[in-house]
Amino acid sequence: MISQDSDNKVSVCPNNHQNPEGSECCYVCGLPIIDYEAELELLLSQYADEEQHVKFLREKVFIGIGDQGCKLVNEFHQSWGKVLKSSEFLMIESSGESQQSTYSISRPPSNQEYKSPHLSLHLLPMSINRQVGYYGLGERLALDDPALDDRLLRLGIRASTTKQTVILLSALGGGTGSGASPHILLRVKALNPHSRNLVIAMMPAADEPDGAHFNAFCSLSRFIKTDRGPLADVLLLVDYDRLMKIRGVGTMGEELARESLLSHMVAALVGAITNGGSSEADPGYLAKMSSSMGVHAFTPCLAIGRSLEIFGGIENILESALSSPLAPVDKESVMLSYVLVQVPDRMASSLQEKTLRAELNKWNKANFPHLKGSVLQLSHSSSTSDRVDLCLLLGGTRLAITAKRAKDGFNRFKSVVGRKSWEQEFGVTSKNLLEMEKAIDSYDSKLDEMAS
Ligand SMILES: Nc1nc2c(ncn2[C@@H]2O[C@H](COP(=O)(O)OP(=O)(O)OP(=O)(O)O)[C@@H](O)[C@H]2O)c(=O)[nH]1
Ligand SMILES: [Mg+2]
Repeated sequence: MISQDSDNKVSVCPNNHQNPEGSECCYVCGLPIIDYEAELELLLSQYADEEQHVKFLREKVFIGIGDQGCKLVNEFHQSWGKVLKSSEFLMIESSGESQQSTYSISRPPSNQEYKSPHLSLHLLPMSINRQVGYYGLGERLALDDPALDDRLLRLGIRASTTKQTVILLSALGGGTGSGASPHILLRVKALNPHSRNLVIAMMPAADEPDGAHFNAFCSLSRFIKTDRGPLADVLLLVDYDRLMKIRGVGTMGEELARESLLSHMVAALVGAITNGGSSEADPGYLAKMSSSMGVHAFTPCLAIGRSLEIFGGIENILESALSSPLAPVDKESVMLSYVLVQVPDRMASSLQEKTLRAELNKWNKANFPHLKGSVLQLSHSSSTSDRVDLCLLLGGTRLAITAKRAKDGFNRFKSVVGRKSWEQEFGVTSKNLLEMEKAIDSYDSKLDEMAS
Protein backbone atom coordinates (compact mmCIF):
# COMPACT_ATOMS: atom_id res chain seq x y z
CA MET A 1 0.00 0.00 0.00
CA ILE A 2 1.36 3.45 -0.99
CA SER A 3 1.42 5.98 1.83
CA GLN A 4 1.94 9.72 1.64
CA ASP A 5 3.18 11.42 4.83
CA SER A 6 2.59 14.98 6.05
CA ASP A 7 5.59 16.25 3.94
CA ASN A 8 4.05 14.68 0.82
CA LYS A 9 6.80 12.04 0.77
CA VAL A 10 5.66 8.87 -0.96
CA SER A 11 6.82 5.52 0.36
CA VAL A 12 5.73 1.97 -0.26
CA CYS A 13 6.37 -1.57 0.90
CA PRO A 14 7.63 -3.75 -2.02
CA ASN A 15 4.85 -6.25 -1.13
CA ASN A 16 2.24 -3.52 -0.79
CA HIS A 17 1.66 -3.99 2.99
CA GLN A 18 0.31 -1.06 4.96
CA ASN A 19 2.78 0.55 7.41
CA PRO A 20 2.75 3.51 9.80
CA GLU A 21 4.28 6.78 8.58
CA GLY A 22 8.11 6.93 8.85
CA SER A 23 8.69 3.15 9.00
CA GLU A 24 12.05 2.03 7.68
CA CYS A 25 11.09 -1.63 7.27
CA CYS A 26 7.74 -3.30 6.65
CA TYR A 27 6.08 -4.57 9.86
CA VAL A 28 4.62 -7.56 7.98
CA CYS A 29 7.36 -8.83 5.57
CA GLY A 30 10.42 -7.02 6.96
CA LEU A 31 11.56 -5.63 3.58
CA PRO A 32 12.91 -2.06 3.47
CA ILE A 33 10.27 0.55 2.67
CA ILE A 34 10.91 2.26 -0.68
CA ASP A 35 11.28 6.00 -0.29
CA TYR A 36 10.45 7.36 -3.77
CA GLU A 37 12.26 10.65 -3.27
CA ALA A 38 15.51 8.98 -2.23
CA GLU A 39 15.24 6.42 -5.04
CA LEU A 40 14.59 9.12 -7.62
CA GLU A 41 17.62 11.07 -6.43
CA LEU A 42 19.78 7.97 -6.73
CA LEU A 43 18.46 7.34 -10.24
CA LEU A 44 19.07 10.92 -11.31
CA SER A 45 22.63 10.97 -9.99
CA GLN A 46 23.38 7.68 -11.78
CA TYR A 47 21.87 9.14 -14.93
CA ALA A 48 24.01 12.28 -14.58
CA ASP A 49 27.15 10.10 -14.33
CA GLU A 50 26.07 8.23 -17.41
CA GLU A 51 25.39 11.50 -19.22
CA GLN A 52 28.92 12.66 -18.46
CA HIS A 53 30.24 9.40 -19.78
CA VAL A 54 28.11 9.59 -22.91
CA LYS A 55 29.02 13.24 -23.44
CA PHE A 56 32.68 12.35 -23.47
CA LEU A 57 32.10 9.47 -25.82
CA ARG A 58 30.27 11.45 -28.42
CA GLU A 59 32.62 14.28 -29.20
CA LYS A 60 32.81 13.29 -32.84
CA VAL A 61 29.82 12.04 -34.75
CA PHE A 62 30.19 10.65 -38.27
CA ILE A 63 27.06 10.54 -40.41
CA GLY A 64 26.94 9.08 -43.93
CA ILE A 65 23.88 9.77 -46.07
CA GLY A 66 22.71 7.97 -49.22
CA ASP A 67 24.48 5.08 -50.94
CA GLN A 68 27.91 6.62 -51.27
CA GLY A 69 27.76 8.45 -47.94
CA CYS A 70 26.94 5.17 -46.16
CA LYS A 71 29.70 3.39 -48.06
CA LEU A 72 32.19 6.04 -46.97
CA VAL A 73 31.20 5.95 -43.30
CA ASN A 74 31.21 2.18 -43.37
CA GLU A 75 34.72 2.15 -44.85
CA PHE A 76 35.92 4.81 -42.41
CA HIS A 77 34.46 2.94 -39.45
CA GLN A 78 36.13 -0.30 -40.49
CA SER A 79 39.52 1.38 -40.91
CA TRP A 80 39.54 3.86 -38.02
CA GLY A 81 36.55 3.08 -35.78
CA LYS A 82 38.67 1.27 -33.21
CA VAL A 83 41.00 4.18 -32.56
CA LEU A 84 38.24 6.80 -32.30
CA LYS A 85 36.99 6.06 -28.82
CA SER A 86 34.81 9.13 -28.35
CA SER A 87 32.86 8.77 -31.56
CA GLU A 88 29.57 7.60 -32.99
CA PHE A 89 28.88 6.41 -36.54
CA LEU A 90 25.53 6.51 -38.29
CA MET A 91 24.43 5.65 -41.83
CA ILE A 92 21.18 7.18 -43.09
CA GLU A 93 19.56 5.69 -46.17
CA SER A 94 16.22 5.74 -47.93
CA SER A 95 14.08 2.77 -47.02
CA GLY A 96 14.00 1.02 -50.39
CA GLU A 97 13.97 -2.75 -50.44
CA SER A 98 16.97 -4.95 -49.58
CA GLN A 99 18.88 -2.25 -47.66
CA GLN A 100 19.64 -4.21 -44.54
CA SER A 101 22.08 -6.63 -46.10
CA THR A 102 24.32 -4.03 -47.78
CA TYR A 103 26.41 -3.08 -44.74
CA SER A 104 27.91 -4.89 -41.81
CA ILE A 105 26.15 -3.20 -38.92
CA SER A 106 27.06 -3.72 -35.31
CA ARG A 107 24.33 -4.53 -32.84
CA PRO A 108 22.71 -1.63 -30.96
CA PRO A 109 24.83 -0.95 -27.88
CA SER A 110 24.01 -2.32 -24.49
CA ASN A 111 25.30 -0.49 -21.40
CA GLN A 112 28.47 -2.58 -21.44
CA GLU A 113 29.23 -1.64 -25.03
CA TYR A 114 29.39 2.14 -24.59
CA LYS A 115 33.16 2.05 -24.74
CA SER A 116 33.39 0.69 -28.30
CA PRO A 117 32.31 3.09 -30.99
CA HIS A 118 29.56 1.54 -33.05
CA LEU A 119 27.97 1.90 -36.41
CA SER A 120 24.23 1.95 -36.90
CA LEU A 121 21.76 2.40 -39.72
CA HIS A 122 18.69 4.61 -39.84
CA LEU A 123 16.20 4.24 -42.67
CA LEU A 124 14.21 7.25 -43.81
CA PRO A 125 10.65 5.93 -44.06
CA MET A 126 8.24 6.16 -46.95
CA SER A 127 10.57 5.91 -49.92
CA ILE A 128 9.25 3.35 -52.34
CA ASN A 129 12.34 3.10 -54.51
CA ARG A 130 15.88 2.53 -53.42
CA GLN A 131 16.95 5.32 -55.70
CA VAL A 132 15.24 8.56 -54.75
CA GLY A 133 16.77 10.44 -57.68
CA TYR A 134 16.13 14.11 -56.96
CA TYR A 135 17.01 16.67 -54.33
CA GLY A 136 13.39 17.71 -53.61
CA LEU A 137 12.34 14.12 -52.93
CA GLY A 138 15.29 13.39 -50.67
CA GLU A 139 14.56 16.56 -48.70
CA ARG A 140 10.91 15.56 -48.36
CA LEU A 141 11.88 12.13 -47.01
CA ALA A 142 13.99 13.68 -44.25
CA LEU A 143 11.37 16.34 -43.49
CA ASP A 144 8.64 13.70 -43.13
CA ASP A 145 10.65 11.40 -40.88
CA PRO A 146 9.08 11.63 -37.40
CA ALA A 147 11.89 9.58 -35.83
CA LEU A 148 14.83 11.64 -37.09
CA ASP A 149 15.27 13.90 -34.06
CA ASP A 150 15.06 10.94 -31.73
CA ARG A 151 17.72 9.09 -33.74
CA LEU A 152 20.04 12.09 -33.60
CA LEU A 153 19.45 12.54 -29.88
CA ARG A 154 20.27 8.88 -29.27
CA LEU A 155 23.47 9.45 -31.22
CA GLY A 156 24.45 11.92 -28.52
CA ILE A 157 23.69 15.13 -30.43
CA ARG A 158 22.41 17.41 -27.73
CA ALA A 159 23.09 20.89 -26.41
CA SER A 160 24.73 19.57 -23.21
CA THR A 161 27.69 18.38 -25.32
CA THR A 162 29.42 21.69 -25.84
CA LYS A 163 32.44 20.33 -27.69
CA GLN A 164 30.97 18.29 -30.49
CA THR A 165 31.97 17.96 -34.14
CA VAL A 166 29.64 16.39 -36.66
CA ILE A 167 31.30 15.07 -39.81
CA LEU A 168 28.78 14.41 -42.55
CA LEU A 169 29.70 12.45 -45.68
CA SER A 170 27.50 12.44 -48.71
CA ALA A 171 27.53 12.31 -52.52
CA LEU A 172 25.41 15.15 -53.88
CA GLY A 173 24.55 13.72 -57.31
CA GLY A 174 21.72 11.46 -56.06
CA GLY A 175 18.45 12.32 -54.32
CA THR A 176 18.97 10.97 -50.81
CA GLY A 177 22.41 12.47 -50.21
CA SER A 178 21.68 15.86 -51.75
CA GLY A 179 18.19 16.30 -50.33
CA ALA A 180 18.33 14.70 -46.89
CA SER A 181 21.81 15.92 -45.86
CA PRO A 182 21.03 19.66 -45.46
CA HIS A 183 17.85 18.95 -43.50
CA ILE A 184 19.68 16.50 -41.24
CA LEU A 185 22.34 19.13 -40.55
CA LEU A 186 19.59 21.64 -39.83
CA ARG A 187 18.20 19.26 -37.17
CA VAL A 188 21.73 18.71 -35.80
CA LYS A 189 22.09 22.48 -35.38
CA ALA A 190 18.66 22.73 -33.73
CA LEU A 191 19.47 19.92 -31.25
CA ASN A 192 22.98 21.16 -30.51
CA PRO A 193 23.68 24.79 -31.46
CA HIS A 194 27.26 24.31 -30.15
CA SER A 195 28.10 21.60 -32.66
CA ARG A 196 30.67 22.32 -35.36
CA ASN A 197 29.75 20.78 -38.68
CA LEU A 198 32.05 19.56 -41.43
CA VAL A 199 30.64 18.22 -44.69
CA ILE A 200 32.56 16.07 -47.14
CA ALA A 201 30.57 16.48 -50.33
CA MET A 202 31.21 14.26 -53.34
CA MET A 203 30.40 16.31 -56.44
CA PRO A 204 29.14 14.62 -59.65
CA ALA A 205 31.61 13.78 -62.42
CA ALA A 206 31.69 15.73 -65.70
CA ASP A 207 29.90 13.00 -67.64
CA GLU A 208 26.94 12.72 -65.26
CA PRO A 209 23.53 14.03 -66.37
CA ASP A 210 22.36 17.57 -65.66
CA GLY A 211 19.96 16.24 -63.02
CA ALA A 212 22.93 15.14 -60.88
CA HIS A 213 24.55 18.59 -61.12
CA PHE A 214 21.19 20.17 -60.36
CA ASN A 215 20.91 18.07 -57.17
CA ALA A 216 24.43 19.04 -56.14
CA PHE A 217 23.84 22.76 -56.69
CA CYS A 218 20.57 22.73 -54.68
CA SER A 219 22.30 20.93 -51.84
CA LEU A 220 25.32 23.25 -51.82
CA SER A 221 23.08 26.29 -51.64
CA ARG A 222 21.43 24.92 -48.50
CA PHE A 223 24.73 24.02 -46.85
CA ILE A 224 26.09 27.48 -47.47
CA LYS A 225 23.12 29.66 -46.54
CA THR A 226 19.87 29.28 -44.63
CA ASP A 227 17.80 31.69 -42.49
CA ARG A 228 19.79 30.37 -39.53
CA GLY A 229 23.15 30.91 -41.24
CA PRO A 230 25.36 28.36 -42.98
CA LEU A 231 24.69 24.74 -42.03
CA ALA A 232 28.24 23.64 -42.82
CA ASP A 233 31.09 25.39 -41.07
CA VAL A 234 33.48 23.62 -43.41
CA LEU A 235 32.38 22.17 -46.74
CA LEU A 236 35.00 20.04 -48.51
CA LEU A 237 34.20 19.66 -52.20
CA VAL A 238 35.46 16.50 -53.87
CA ASP A 239 34.82 15.96 -57.59
CA TYR A 240 34.09 12.28 -58.11
CA ASP A 241 36.15 12.05 -61.32
CA ARG A 242 39.15 13.86 -59.80
CA LEU A 243 39.10 11.52 -56.81
CA MET A 244 39.14 8.49 -59.11
CA LYS A 245 42.42 9.68 -60.66
CA ILE A 246 44.61 10.15 -57.62
CA ARG A 247 46.49 7.63 -55.53
CA GLY A 248 48.23 7.55 -52.17
CA VAL A 249 50.22 5.09 -50.06
CA GLY A 250 48.86 3.87 -46.72
CA THR A 251 50.62 3.28 -43.42
CA MET A 252 51.36 -0.36 -44.34
CA GLY A 253 52.65 0.55 -47.82
CA GLU A 254 49.34 -0.36 -49.49
CA GLU A 255 47.90 1.69 -52.36
CA LEU A 256 45.13 4.08 -51.36
CA ALA A 257 42.51 5.04 -53.93
CA ARG A 258 38.86 6.08 -54.17
CA GLU A 259 36.94 5.67 -50.88
CA SER A 260 40.00 4.53 -48.95
CA LEU A 261 41.85 7.71 -49.93
CA LEU A 262 38.94 9.84 -48.79
CA SER A 263 38.72 7.80 -45.62
CA HIS A 264 42.42 8.55 -45.03
CA MET A 265 41.75 12.27 -45.50
CA VAL A 266 38.99 12.18 -42.90
CA ALA A 267 41.29 10.26 -40.56
CA ALA A 268 43.94 12.99 -40.96
CA LEU A 269 41.30 15.63 -40.31
CA VAL A 270 40.24 14.07 -37.00
CA GLY A 271 43.75 13.00 -35.92
CA ALA A 272 43.14 9.25 -36.12
CA ILE A 273 46.32 8.12 -37.92
CA THR A 274 48.79 8.61 -35.09
CA ASN A 275 49.02 4.94 -34.14
CA GLY A 276 50.09 5.72 -30.59
CA GLY A 277 51.80 9.00 -31.55
CA SER A 278 50.52 12.53 -30.98
CA SER A 279 48.19 14.79 -32.96
CA GLU A 280 47.25 18.46 -32.99
CA ALA A 281 44.42 17.78 -35.46
CA ASP A 282 41.25 19.50 -34.30
CA PRO A 283 38.46 19.71 -36.88
CA GLY A 284 36.40 21.79 -34.43
CA TYR A 285 39.06 24.50 -34.48
CA LEU A 286 39.15 24.58 -38.28
CA ALA A 287 35.34 24.84 -38.30
CA LYS A 288 35.43 27.67 -35.78
CA MET A 289 38.03 29.60 -37.77
CA SER A 290 36.17 29.10 -41.07
CA SER A 291 32.91 30.26 -39.54
CA SER A 292 34.42 33.33 -37.96
CA MET A 293 35.95 34.36 -41.31
CA GLY A 294 32.87 33.47 -43.38
CA VAL A 295 34.90 31.12 -45.61
CA HIS A 296 33.07 27.79 -45.78
CA ALA A 297 33.85 26.01 -49.05
CA PHE A 298 37.25 24.33 -49.34
CA THR A 299 39.10 22.37 -51.99
CA PRO A 300 41.14 19.49 -50.56
CA CYS A 301 44.52 18.66 -52.12
CA LEU A 302 46.12 15.41 -50.99
CA ALA A 303 49.64 14.00 -50.99
CA ILE A 304 49.35 10.81 -48.96
CA GLY A 305 52.35 8.59 -48.20
CA ARG A 306 55.02 10.64 -49.99
CA SER A 307 58.57 9.51 -49.25
CA LEU A 308 60.60 12.38 -47.84
CA GLU A 309 63.74 10.87 -49.29
CA ILE A 310 62.28 10.80 -52.82
CA PHE A 311 60.56 14.19 -52.64
CA GLY A 312 63.49 15.85 -50.92
CA GLY A 313 61.51 18.18 -48.67
CA ILE A 314 58.12 19.44 -47.55
CA GLU A 315 57.94 22.09 -50.29
CA ASN A 316 57.89 19.43 -53.00
CA ILE A 317 55.22 17.49 -51.15
CA LEU A 318 53.11 20.68 -50.93
CA GLU A 319 53.59 21.15 -54.70
CA SER A 320 52.58 17.54 -55.29
CA ALA A 321 49.35 18.08 -53.33
CA LEU A 322 48.54 21.33 -55.12
CA SER A 323 49.08 19.72 -58.52
CA SER A 324 46.00 17.51 -58.10
CA PRO A 325 43.25 19.42 -56.28
CA LEU A 326 40.03 17.47 -55.71
CA ALA A 327 37.92 20.39 -57.01
CA PRO A 328 38.83 23.48 -59.06
CA VAL A 329 40.72 26.15 -57.15
CA ASP A 330 41.97 29.59 -58.12
CA LYS A 331 45.27 30.33 -56.38
CA GLU A 332 44.75 34.11 -56.62
CA SER A 333 41.58 33.95 -54.54
CA VAL A 334 42.70 31.57 -51.77
CA MET A 335 42.19 33.26 -48.39
CA LEU A 336 42.49 30.38 -45.93
CA SER A 337 44.91 27.48 -46.03
CA TYR A 338 44.76 24.59 -43.58
CA VAL A 339 47.63 22.17 -43.71
CA LEU A 340 47.45 18.83 -41.92
CA VAL A 341 50.83 17.13 -41.87
CA GLN A 342 51.54 13.68 -40.56
CA VAL A 343 55.21 12.87 -39.95
CA PRO A 344 56.66 9.61 -38.57
CA ASP A 345 57.97 10.14 -35.05
CA ARG A 346 61.45 8.99 -36.01
CA MET A 347 61.72 11.93 -38.43
CA ALA A 348 60.44 14.54 -36.00
CA SER A 349 63.95 15.90 -35.47
CA SER A 350 64.59 16.43 -39.20
CA LEU A 351 61.13 17.95 -39.73
CA GLN A 352 60.67 20.17 -36.69
CA GLU A 353 57.52 22.22 -36.32
CA LYS A 354 59.42 25.52 -36.43
CA THR A 355 61.13 24.61 -39.71
CA LEU A 356 57.85 23.31 -41.16
CA ARG A 357 56.07 26.54 -40.28
CA ALA A 358 58.79 28.66 -41.85
CA GLU A 359 58.76 26.58 -45.06
CA LEU A 360 54.98 26.65 -45.19
CA ASN A 361 54.85 30.43 -44.75
CA LYS A 362 57.33 30.87 -47.58
CA TRP A 363 55.39 28.50 -49.85
CA ASN A 364 52.04 30.12 -48.98
CA LYS A 365 53.39 33.55 -49.82
CA ALA A 366 54.70 32.38 -53.18
CA ASN A 367 51.42 30.69 -54.13
CA PHE A 368 48.52 32.59 -52.58
CA PRO A 369 48.92 36.38 -52.82
CA HIS A 370 45.64 37.10 -50.98
CA LEU A 371 46.03 34.64 -48.12
CA LYS A 372 44.49 35.91 -44.88
CA GLY A 373 44.98 32.96 -42.58
CA SER A 374 46.92 29.72 -42.39
CA VAL A 375 46.79 26.89 -39.87
CA LEU A 376 49.29 24.06 -39.58
CA GLN A 377 48.22 20.98 -37.64
CA LEU A 378 51.03 18.52 -37.09
CA SER A 379 50.72 14.87 -36.08
CA HIS A 380 53.37 12.29 -35.34
CA SER A 381 52.87 8.59 -35.97
CA SER A 382 54.87 5.62 -34.77
CA SER A 383 55.42 4.50 -38.39
CA THR A 384 58.91 3.25 -39.24
CA SER A 385 58.73 4.52 -42.86
CA ASP A 386 59.85 7.93 -44.16
CA ARG A 387 56.41 8.66 -45.61
CA VAL A 388 54.67 11.94 -44.96
CA ASP A 389 50.90 12.55 -45.33
CA LEU A 390 49.86 16.02 -46.32
CA CYS A 391 46.35 17.29 -46.62
CA LEU A 392 45.89 20.85 -47.83
CA LEU A 393 42.48 22.51 -47.55
CA LEU A 394 42.14 25.72 -49.54
CA GLY A 395 39.26 28.12 -49.00
CA GLY A 396 38.25 31.45 -50.47
CA THR A 397 37.67 30.59 -54.14
CA ARG A 398 34.16 31.49 -55.29
CA LEU A 399 31.68 28.64 -55.70
CA ALA A 400 31.11 29.92 -59.24
CA ILE A 401 34.58 28.44 -59.88
CA THR A 402 34.84 25.58 -57.37
CA ALA A 403 31.37 24.28 -58.21
CA LYS A 404 31.18 25.57 -61.81
CA ARG A 405 30.05 22.26 -63.22
CA ALA A 406 27.16 22.03 -60.76
CA LYS A 407 26.14 25.60 -61.53
CA ASP A 408 26.21 25.03 -65.30
CA GLY A 409 24.21 21.80 -64.98
CA PHE A 410 21.71 23.54 -62.69
CA ASN A 411 21.22 26.31 -65.27
CA ARG A 412 20.61 23.79 -68.04
CA PHE A 413 18.19 21.79 -65.89
CA LYS A 414 16.15 24.81 -64.73
CA SER A 415 13.76 24.74 -67.67
CA VAL A 416 12.50 21.31 -66.55
CA VAL A 417 11.84 22.52 -63.01
CA GLY A 418 9.80 25.52 -64.15
CA ARG A 419 6.98 23.21 -65.24
CA LYS A 420 4.01 22.81 -62.89
CA SER A 421 4.06 19.00 -63.09
CA TRP A 422 7.69 18.95 -61.92
CA GLU A 423 6.90 21.15 -58.93
CA GLN A 424 4.16 18.76 -57.80
CA GLU A 425 6.13 15.59 -58.39
CA PHE A 426 9.61 16.59 -57.30
CA GLY A 427 9.08 19.25 -54.68
CA VAL A 428 11.22 22.13 -55.93
CA THR A 429 9.47 25.33 -57.02
CA SER A 430 10.71 28.16 -59.27
CA LYS A 431 10.82 30.33 -56.15
CA ASN A 432 13.13 27.80 -54.49
CA LEU A 433 15.41 27.98 -57.52
CA LEU A 434 15.77 31.73 -57.21
CA GLU A 435 16.60 31.42 -53.52
CA MET A 436 19.24 28.79 -54.28
CA GLU A 437 20.93 30.93 -56.90
CA LYS A 438 20.83 33.89 -54.54
CA ALA A 439 22.38 31.85 -51.72
CA ILE A 440 25.39 30.88 -53.83
CA ASP A 441 25.74 34.38 -55.31
CA SER A 442 25.61 36.01 -51.90
CA TYR A 443 28.33 33.67 -50.57
CA ASP A 444 30.51 34.52 -53.56
CA SER A 445 29.85 38.27 -53.18
CA LYS A 446 30.92 38.16 -49.54
CA LEU A 447 34.18 36.52 -50.59
CA ASP A 448 34.70 39.27 -53.17
CA GLU A 449 34.10 41.93 -50.50
CA MET A 450 36.59 40.26 -48.20
CA ALA A 451 39.22 40.01 -50.92
CA SER A 452 38.98 43.65 -51.96
N1 LIG B 1 32.79 7.66 -54.09
C1 LIG B 1 32.03 7.16 -55.06
N2 LIG B 1 31.08 7.94 -55.61
C2 LIG B 1 30.31 7.44 -56.58
C3 LIG B 1 30.45 6.11 -57.04
N3 LIG B 1 29.52 5.90 -57.98
C4 LIG B 1 28.84 7.05 -58.12
N4 LIG B 1 29.32 7.99 -57.28
C5 LIG B 1 28.85 9.38 -57.11
O1 LIG B 1 27.74 9.30 -56.26
C6 LIG B 1 26.64 10.01 -56.80
C7 LIG B 1 25.35 9.30 -56.45
O2 LIG B 1 25.28 9.26 -55.09
P1 LIG B 1 24.52 8.09 -54.32
O3 LIG B 1 25.04 8.11 -52.92
O4 LIG B 1 24.59 6.83 -55.10
O5 LIG B 1 23.04 8.63 -54.35
P2 LIG B 1 22.01 8.65 -53.14
O6 LIG B 1 22.35 9.74 -52.22
O7 LIG B 1 21.89 7.28 -52.58
O8 LIG B 1 20.67 9.10 -53.87
P3 LIG B 1 19.52 8.21 -54.54
O9 LIG B 1 20.13 6.86 -54.86
O10 LIG B 1 19.12 8.98 -55.73
O11 LIG B 1 18.47 8.11 -53.54
C8 LIG B 1 26.89 10.06 -58.28
O12 LIG B 1 26.34 11.24 -58.78
C9 LIG B 1 28.40 10.01 -58.39
O13 LIG B 1 28.91 11.33 -58.46
C10 LIG B 1 31.48 5.30 -56.45
O14 LIG B 1 31.67 4.14 -56.80
N5 LIG B 1 32.23 5.87 -55.46
MG1 LIG C 1 20.79 5.66 -53.32
